[in-house]
Amino acid sequence: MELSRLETIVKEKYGREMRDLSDAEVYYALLAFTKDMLKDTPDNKGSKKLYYISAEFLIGKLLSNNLINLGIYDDVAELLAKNGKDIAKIEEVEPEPSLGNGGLGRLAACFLDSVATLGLEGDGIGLNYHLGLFRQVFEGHKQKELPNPWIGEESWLTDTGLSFQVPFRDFTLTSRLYDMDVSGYGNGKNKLHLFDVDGVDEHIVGEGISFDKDDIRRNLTLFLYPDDSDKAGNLLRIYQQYFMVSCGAQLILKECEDNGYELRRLHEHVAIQINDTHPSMVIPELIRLLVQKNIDFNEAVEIVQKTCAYTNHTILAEALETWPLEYLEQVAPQIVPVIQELDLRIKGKYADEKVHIIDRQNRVHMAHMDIHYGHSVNGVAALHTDILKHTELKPFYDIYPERFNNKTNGITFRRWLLHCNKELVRWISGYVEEDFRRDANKLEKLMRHIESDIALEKLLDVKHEKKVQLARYLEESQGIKLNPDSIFDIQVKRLHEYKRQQMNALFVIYKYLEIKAGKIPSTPITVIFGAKAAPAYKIAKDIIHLILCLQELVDNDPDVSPYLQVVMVENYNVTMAEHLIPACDISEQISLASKEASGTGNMKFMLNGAVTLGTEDGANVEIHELVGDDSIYIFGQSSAQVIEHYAKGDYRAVDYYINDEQIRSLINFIISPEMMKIGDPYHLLQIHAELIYKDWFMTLLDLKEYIAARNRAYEDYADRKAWSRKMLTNIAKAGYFSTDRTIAEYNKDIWHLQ
Ligand code: BZD
Repeated sequence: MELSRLETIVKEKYGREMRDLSDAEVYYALLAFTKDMLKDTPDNKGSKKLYYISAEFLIGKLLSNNLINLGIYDDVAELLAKNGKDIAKIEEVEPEPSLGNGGLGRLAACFLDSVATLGLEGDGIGLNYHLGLFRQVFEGHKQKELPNPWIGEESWLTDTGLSFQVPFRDFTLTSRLYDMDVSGYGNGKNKLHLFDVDGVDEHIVGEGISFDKDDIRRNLTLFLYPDDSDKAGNLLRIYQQYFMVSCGAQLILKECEDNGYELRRLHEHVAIQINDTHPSMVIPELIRLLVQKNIDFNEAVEIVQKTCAYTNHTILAEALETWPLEYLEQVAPQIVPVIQELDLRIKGKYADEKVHIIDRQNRVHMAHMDIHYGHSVNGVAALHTDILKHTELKPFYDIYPERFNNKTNGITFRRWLLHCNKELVRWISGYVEEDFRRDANKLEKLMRHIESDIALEKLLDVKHEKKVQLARYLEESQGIKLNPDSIFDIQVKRLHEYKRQQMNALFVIYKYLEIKAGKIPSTPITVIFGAKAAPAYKIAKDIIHLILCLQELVDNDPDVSPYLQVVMVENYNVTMAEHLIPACDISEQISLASKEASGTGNMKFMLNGAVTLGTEDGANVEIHELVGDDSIYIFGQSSAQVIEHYAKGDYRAVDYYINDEQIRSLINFIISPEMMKIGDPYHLLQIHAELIYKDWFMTLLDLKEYIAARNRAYEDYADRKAWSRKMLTNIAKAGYFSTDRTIAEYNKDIWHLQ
């Protein structure tokens, strides 16, 4: 069978037997072999094709994922084992590209997997960032950013030889297209197209991730989302976006023409999904290119409108992009008249300035352009879409009610179950005869075993085994020792005030003080954090500092450390998530209600048998509905209440600080002598003041309820049988959150691919 090809590759490449190779050599042989296998996998084909344009594809490592999708993982693992090689060790050799920030980028990667798995023809379009986001290291209890190079001599990329000219105001760049094959689980393949420029030069990077932001020819695809706190950073971001969409649009039109399709019928053959506003310029760019091809402007607008659809991922005002028109002029003046004309048409129709594309300050509201000149707008969870319709984007919903639709996010079960938790898969297989690998809803059948002592005990064994494995992994990779018999309470996600890692940190202080006072928890507790902060986001970095100081404080306190441990893992990424999530007992989803559009980590944890401790926010609402009150811990004010606080402006953190002694003591602990000794007083004082005087995301609003709910969860954990029922319920109800379901819905309602 195919595996003989692997042996041939090993011989040809190294002239030695597999057992004599290093892990790295085996990895590169497997890479070549897998790419070969993918080459022989048929392309998905249809009469209409999806292009998912996104500035981010947080794909993670690809070897295992591809082997699983090709259906040869077990055979390969066995062959390696016969040669004295451990596939888990081989996987470690693969560098992880950091081509995304967080949820949005990871969602795009899960989507590609499901599009291919459903046999739909659909490619991703993005950029080939050489150094990714950044690699996070901790120094002096602070985050430091380093480049994260991932493209070696041999990688998953294939140089296609295809290139396009991208005209900027001051120069023209020639792009180069690199492709990655995207395998479907037991199905054909699609492509991820990553555009690049030859001139990009990694040598211009200086200290950390600093580089000359003006040197576009050499920096264009160096980093994802470079620091945009100044004008040069903003311009670079616009250069990246325009480069991505211009290449994308040219590729789409080329493929259409190559297929012999009439460009006038573009929408019959192409669906473009705009992932957040980062690719929004594809709308004016496509119109411009169609006009260049002698299509009348009005008709071009209509064609593009029928082709493009937009997904919104946030209601945070600061993340809804608006670019100064003047910046667009500086970068790509040719699309400015198009945008102006699109805006004029809207201004002629609607007096309400809230729906205009170009505002009085001459800023271009990218989302507004998407909504007016696309045919669909979707939110990413039921609550989020409701908030868009009735609050954030209400004026648009009033105009175009038929364009708004919800697509609750999902996750690919290939990576987040089959790959990361083989022990759980084995357990499920013992109780579910149906093919849950292909139809995630079949997991529901597990509910039949909710009273089975033996099933529940085995489930607890699986969890324990994953905790032991995580402990081993963290000890080997980061020198961190964990107690697998403690409760693993985990919060991993980008660092942002609205996600309220600071509230979790205040709980840690609370628990620390309680233990100091002699109140020992019935089960020891391990609190794990993982998060990168945007390099220019000062408060987020202060929160990391706070957590790292707490980690040291607790570690060095013999009164407390047997019962409580705080760990912040370095460089949280997809690979780390694959180790952490299966080992988790309590999943922290504690955002301020209304602020987390959906969350997808919440779904990964649930699928792996963790119990959610969360607010009624994003997809937590849907998780709550599915598992019922007994298998989730919900606390805090509702999104409606929070939205009202913002409207009235009646939340004042300082009132909580003054009026509540407990809250005051927890906050003051941040600047206690013991903390000041460990940390940097400037940063501790900053975060202390922030929590009292600003606290824009209302940490203190829910703090008391949070402490109560979390304590309740810890007490319940001690009843192992009752707890394991909650675990089982979560796994059984997770099927809804497969991206196979999400993608089927996008296709039915928006794309209409065959
Ligand atoms: O998108 C996230 C939301 O915060 C999550 O609630 C949601 O689950 C996911 C997927 O829909 N948004 C992001 O991850 N956004 C970004 O990373 C981002 C990046 C650049 C600029 C603005 C936002």
